[in-house]
Amino acid sequence: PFAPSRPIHIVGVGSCLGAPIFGPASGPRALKNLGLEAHLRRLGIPAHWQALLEPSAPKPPHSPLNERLGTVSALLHDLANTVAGVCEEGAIPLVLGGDHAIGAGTWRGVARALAPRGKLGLIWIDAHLDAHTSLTTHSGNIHGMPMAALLGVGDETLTGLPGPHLDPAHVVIVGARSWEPEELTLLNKLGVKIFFMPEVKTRGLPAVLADALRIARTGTAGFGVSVDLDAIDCAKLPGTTCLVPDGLDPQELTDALHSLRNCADLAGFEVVEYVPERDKDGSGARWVADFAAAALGPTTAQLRDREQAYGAHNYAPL
Ligand code: B3U
Ligand code: MN
Ligand code: MN
Repeated sequence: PFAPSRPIHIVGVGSCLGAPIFGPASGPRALKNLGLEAHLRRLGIPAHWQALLEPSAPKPPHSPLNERLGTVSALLHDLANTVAGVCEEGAIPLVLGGDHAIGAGTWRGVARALAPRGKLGLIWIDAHLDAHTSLTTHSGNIHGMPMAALLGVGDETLTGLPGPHLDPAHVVIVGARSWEPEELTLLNKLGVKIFFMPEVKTRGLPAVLADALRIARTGTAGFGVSVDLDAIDCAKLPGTTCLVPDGLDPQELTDALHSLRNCADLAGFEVVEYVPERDKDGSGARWVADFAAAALGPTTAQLRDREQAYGAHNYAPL
């Protein structure tokens, strides 16, 4: 009696190849074991675990950069192919990291699937700009590079995947408050719009997000949202790789992204840098589950139809 929701295919990527610690490698498995899929299904979201990808040969943090780049490159090819397949089936990929280096694969896969219809827009919610290359990085951490790579700048191991690079005119960063000068120089040169944290605080997240959605959605065939958990204030969400103060409020972010469920052009969703052993009370995992449900839940029209058919909180089993 009602329009079907688009299926959500969850792709976990258990990698810490881009991070300075092992922690994010166990993020997706922890979210799986905690019942993320069942949580989404109870809320009427047709989600299922599609894959849990892992590096072919794990490299410890601080092993030589060229070795980590080589291994991450193979993983990104695999991820981009998996994600492109999900999109081509008409489903929405929900990609769970792992560290943010995986973003360099996720969005090339989505862009490839979308290419026959047009460009991909991208909203990158992050404390950082992630716009280093292997030549400018101070830390040597690959999770500081995926934004540059998506724009076609950086090491061939990250930029050389099949599928189009992103058009900087449709890429926007929200929540930035920690970066190095080389990153800002590159993004300014390319014309990527950045909403820094002070602007988010003065104007409010809903107003900034409305601007971000216009940039990512106008003139594109679809858009994605990539959420690095360090965008959130580290006092409110310590279960992540890099702890950065003065960030977003988790509840405000969930409320603001609730409207994504009504965007028929949402092409993919990514949440990265969850570190289970730092999430002592489990509140980080609960936030990820509630946040994903808010963004990917049934549309307002579908909820109304379901409520008429089944009563307010009794949805048909999926
Ligand atoms: N810009 C720094 C810090 C950083 C970037 N991304 C994260 N941290 N998570 C770097 O390492 O490149
Ligand atoms: Mn990031
Ligand atoms: Mn970050």
